[in-house]
Amino acid sequence: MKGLQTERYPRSSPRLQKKKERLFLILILCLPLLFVSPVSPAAQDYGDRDIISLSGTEDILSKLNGLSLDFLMEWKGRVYIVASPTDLVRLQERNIPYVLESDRFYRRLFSETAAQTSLNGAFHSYAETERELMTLAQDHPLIARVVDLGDSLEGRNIYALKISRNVHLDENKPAMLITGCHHAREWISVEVALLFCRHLLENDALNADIKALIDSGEVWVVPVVNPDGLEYSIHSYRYWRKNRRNNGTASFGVDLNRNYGHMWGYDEVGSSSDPDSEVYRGTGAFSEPESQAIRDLFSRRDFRALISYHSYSQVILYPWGYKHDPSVDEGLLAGLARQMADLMRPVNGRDYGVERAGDGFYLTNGDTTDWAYGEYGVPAYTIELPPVDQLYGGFFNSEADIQSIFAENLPAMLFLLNWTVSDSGSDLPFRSDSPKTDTKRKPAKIKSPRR
Ligand code: 0X9
Ligand code: ZN
Repeated sequence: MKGLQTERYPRSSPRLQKKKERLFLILILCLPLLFVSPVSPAAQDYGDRDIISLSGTEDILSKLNGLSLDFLMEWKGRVYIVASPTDLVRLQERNIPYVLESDRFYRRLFSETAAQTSLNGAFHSYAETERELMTLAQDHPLIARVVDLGDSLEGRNIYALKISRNVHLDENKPAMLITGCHHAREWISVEVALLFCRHLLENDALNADIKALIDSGEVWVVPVVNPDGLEYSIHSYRYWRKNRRNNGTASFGVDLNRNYGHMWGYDEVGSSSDPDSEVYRGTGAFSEPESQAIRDLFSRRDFRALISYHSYSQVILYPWGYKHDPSVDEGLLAGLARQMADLMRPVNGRDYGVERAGDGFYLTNGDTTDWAYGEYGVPAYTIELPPVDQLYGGFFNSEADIQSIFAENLPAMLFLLNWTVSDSGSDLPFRSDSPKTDTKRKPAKIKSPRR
């Protein structure tokens, strides 16, 4: 299946295959529960997308090359796709038979069993994120500070929370960056980022290890990289993925995780030049203010590690993503990832896979982690949060799972922060083996990001 232009294509590993077979039974019994949505039916607008299924034979799949489809899942020999009207026309032009499945999905996804009391329930909207960050900074003024990294396309603020002792001084300490919500529909990524902030701040006075990390390092958390997309996903179309760039010709959105400037547009497999595609890379590297905000922040501080949170798949991914081959730092990147997965497993018993992004998962180019590693030589991870696949709910995490998903990610974040503060000095820079399009990792400039 590798090589399809997928933004999401569940891997067919034996582990997953067995799980899928077992799941079939569970699915029959629990279908209504699996598709409980956080979104109330009345307020949901499904936009113009349909869910369709196609036969998963090689013959049919080979005809999909070049179509940049938004793959949802593979189930019982059929491939499920979120299709735009243009996708449907293209499939018809190629004589590819498909079955409309929207009714089946949406009826169950957005049923009256929806557990939440508002559109986004316990998941934070843009305004709620803003309030939470302000509250955290107000409650912990010496160690937390809200920094406005710039405006989104629609004029929302892209916020970071900086956490460090003497937070208002530029002490140029080794820094780690956590990001959430590059992709609008991946709401759980915002929660993990926010809860990490709260955990550090509330435990500074209680836990000597955390105090030491805050003393000697800087944590930067950008819970919502894509605020316009998040709001659109809450209010208009739950499956929205990209930002809200008006591409003209009635097409919206750039995939921010294809817009970063390392190997941007390397090929048409890992990203698309088609504005209608869910993995549209934009008109140029860093064409979008949201990715620019992360680029500019990175250039100002001494970042030594990055975790970019996404969902779903329950896996830790490391560079390269733009090609199948390992980087020269394969051992180091994989080693840190394995240690993170080992720390996460005991918390709830959930096993996070560890894979090189472009090999075990699928090819992407212009993603955040290839850029951070490729340009700065720092370990950079995409963590795809639970569930493991679409049959367990895909992008629809239950409110009840937020806390446990955060809890299992906490040791990984603390581990990488500890590595940032204690070990990165001797291990960095990782060597990174591809031509640079920007300068290498360099000492941070002592300059304050604008507020
Ligand atoms: O496709 C993506 O951007 C990420 N998956 S998601 O389902 N959250 O959209 C994966 C990015 C992983 N990075 C690479 N494969 N390079
Ligand atoms: Zn994502």
